[in-house]
Amino acid sequence: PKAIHLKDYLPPAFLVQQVDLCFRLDDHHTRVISRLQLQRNPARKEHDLPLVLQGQQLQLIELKLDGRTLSSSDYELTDEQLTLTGVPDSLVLESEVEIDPLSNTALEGLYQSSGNFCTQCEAEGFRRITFYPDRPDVLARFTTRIEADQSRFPVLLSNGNPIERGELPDGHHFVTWEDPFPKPAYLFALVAGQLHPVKDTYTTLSGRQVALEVWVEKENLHKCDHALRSLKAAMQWDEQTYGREYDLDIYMIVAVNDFNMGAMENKGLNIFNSSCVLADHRSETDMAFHRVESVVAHEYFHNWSGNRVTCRDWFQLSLKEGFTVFRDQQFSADQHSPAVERIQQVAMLRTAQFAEDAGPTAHPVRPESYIEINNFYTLTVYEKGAEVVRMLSELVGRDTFRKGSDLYFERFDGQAVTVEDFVACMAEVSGLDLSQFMRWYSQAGTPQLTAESHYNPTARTFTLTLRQHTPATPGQDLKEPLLIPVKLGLVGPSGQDLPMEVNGELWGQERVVHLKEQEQTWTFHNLDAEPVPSLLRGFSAPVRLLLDRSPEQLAFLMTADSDGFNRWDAGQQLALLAIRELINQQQCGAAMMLNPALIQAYRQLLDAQVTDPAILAEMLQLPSEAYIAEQYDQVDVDAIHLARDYARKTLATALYPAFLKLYQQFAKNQAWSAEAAAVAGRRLKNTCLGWLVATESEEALQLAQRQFEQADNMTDQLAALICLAHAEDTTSGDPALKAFALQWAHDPLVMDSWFSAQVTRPHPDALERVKLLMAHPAFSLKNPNKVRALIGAFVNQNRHNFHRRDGSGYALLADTVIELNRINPQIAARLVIPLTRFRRMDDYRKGLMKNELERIRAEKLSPDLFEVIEKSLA
Ligand code: BAL
Ligand code: ZN
Repeated sequence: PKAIHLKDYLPPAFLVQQVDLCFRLDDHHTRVISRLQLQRNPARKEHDLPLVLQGQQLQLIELKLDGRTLSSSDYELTDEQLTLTGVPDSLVLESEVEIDPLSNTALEGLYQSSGNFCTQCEAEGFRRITFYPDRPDVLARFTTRIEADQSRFPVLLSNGNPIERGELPDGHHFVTWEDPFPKPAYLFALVAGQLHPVKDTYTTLSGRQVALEVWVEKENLHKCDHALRSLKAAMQWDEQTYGREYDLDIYMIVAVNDFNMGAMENKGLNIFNSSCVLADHRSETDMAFHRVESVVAHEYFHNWSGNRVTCRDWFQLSLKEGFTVFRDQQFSADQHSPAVERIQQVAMLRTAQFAEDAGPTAHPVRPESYIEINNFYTLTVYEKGAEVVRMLSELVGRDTFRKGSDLYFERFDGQAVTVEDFVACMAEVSGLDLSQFMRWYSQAGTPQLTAESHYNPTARTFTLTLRQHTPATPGQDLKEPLLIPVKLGLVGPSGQDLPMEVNGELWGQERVVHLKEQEQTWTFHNLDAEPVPSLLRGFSAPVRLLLDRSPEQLAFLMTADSDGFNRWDAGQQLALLAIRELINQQQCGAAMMLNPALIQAYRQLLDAQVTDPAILAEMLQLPSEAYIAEQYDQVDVDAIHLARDYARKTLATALYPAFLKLYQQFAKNQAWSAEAAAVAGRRLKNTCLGWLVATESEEALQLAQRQFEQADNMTDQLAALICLAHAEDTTSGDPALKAFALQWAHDPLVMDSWFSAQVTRPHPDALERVKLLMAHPAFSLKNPNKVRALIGAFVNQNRHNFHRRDGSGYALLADTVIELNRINPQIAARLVIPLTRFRRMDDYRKGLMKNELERIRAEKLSPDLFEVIEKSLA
């Protein structure tokens, strides 16, 4: 497979005015008849360029040019494309192809899920449906006629509005859809099957009524209310916050069980992984409710940031994804607690995205080349991309950012554009020079921000020096300084933010400083006592902050910092410090001894009046093993696991009565409610339950067992199940696991949680459990959710068991990836990632991991897996 480069971009040779499609649906022999009205692109008219259409796994039945049937000597056909030379400037090309949706296990193009037809065309799935210039800068109007057996496929959906329907011979029927908005092919969608709608309406700001429909299998009809509520909230929020109104008369969401991504923003017809749309409190957790709300909002927001204004090419993916993630994060912050939202985003970014940025597949937010674009739907493009947009918004200010986004949507409506176009709008409305800022899009790697400070009591000055350095990443050795916005404050001894004075200028109590050089120093005047700096408030830039702070300073900031995010982070850094000490002690063969400062800080948290249970629950989470590992160039997985476990048990034992009191306070006769306070209460209660069970006390296990049996909602039931299944006595969870499987055998989404709960057990038999469960009738390698819930959860969340020294974790992953390479290349390429991160492991494990990668490399690989494996072994 060959790499494609951003620098080679050329506009398309031909544009498409109109596409008329007709699908004759059949399990193995679907016919797709297409009529394309094409015209040479004036931008490239000077050349007599051939017409090149992409097409994969299509059996060509007939091809006509301006009504004339072509023979095979009139065109060139390969596995990838159809080329016609010497065609007129304006032409009509008609084709008929046959495809095999039932054998399509890659879940790209047209396929079947639970007996229903559905599509996934982003990024390049449309070429598996028909011959087409399958690139995002070709926008066309579509009509879609769907013909199918009426009894098996009573519901026939596509983009836009239905304009005709009727009966056909032999029990068939048809519906024709028309989408009035020109769109790239990646936004095409088709659904056919036995589905049922839950309907609602929304009246837009200008008074237009929009029909809202969520289509699901019959047994899921009771799980749609939350998605509809979330959709209406998102529609209203986008009107109020961005001035964006919905544009079609109908907005449909379809839930499917087999889906590679979370969801897809097809124009007017979103297709969702059922895990991101279905929610009922008896079977889904609060976390799932949150996911549904944010994914529904995300896909809705794409209607403007992605659909009305789309990407010129796939290198610009973050133009729509980074911006839309930022928009969905703003939405969630407005719906819930901004501090809690930010904490959860950063916790994820700092572990998973930072690890990506430090690994062999590191790439800039806007990559410069790719072999398989599916490999670039990454945390870097999405989450770091959102951080880049967040920084822009901070730099220009929220009101100006809105002006910039208005300008962007107006200027580029109906066009396919670039990251430069977006940033230029922000520069234009703010008057700022954002040329240095563009490096955030082109430089890979996480910048390190080192801070040093000095207080001079005689001069009453405090100097702060910030230094930046971005480590080399594959293919990018030299890095230029970035423009890093650092939001900061100085906290005085009494816990107040001190007024800041720099060079005679009064800054107030909080300021965003712009670090542009490799190193910059600021001197603050008129300070009577040494302040504690609070840096990077709200995580104002996606950087690694390196700053020596004492346990006392961190404990102080944990309660005194006026920034909620930084209070939480001070707690994380304090815990990290203590766990690192334990790791050191193990590595020197000393007995482990937990730093009393951490116990004291936890005691303070637990003894204080609970004012915000949601924040307290976050404060009571120890840093994950993944985040701890991120702090090391050489990772000792076993020491990390033991140290964290020791810290957990020590804290739990020392503070047992306080955890118990808090648990009881929030467990009191509370019937389920969706209210924020109830959600926060459950999170705090279940956090406390986890701490209690960590002590292995009989009482705690009984509490968990009782909660499991009495729970009226999945949040409480699953939390208790996990406590029991992860308890030190490997059998304590067995009765609950058995009961749970019996209760929920009918619900595939709940069974995903059942799989995950078992394979994330810390016990040494976790790997054997994975193997056992792979043979369970509810498991299937063909279903991406199952693969993620079972193998994904094991390799990503059970680190010390995945990295077993006997190499069996690596072998299991390699075996699975080899099999998945044939079934679903996209999922295979994603699943293999933990194996590619061998560089930070000890030499022995490194060798084992590389051997498994070599074993995979010896297979006939899909482009997806080929790219990842080659990069990791380079
Ligand atoms: N565009 C792919 C799915 C999503 O990010 O919305
Ligand atoms: Zn998206």
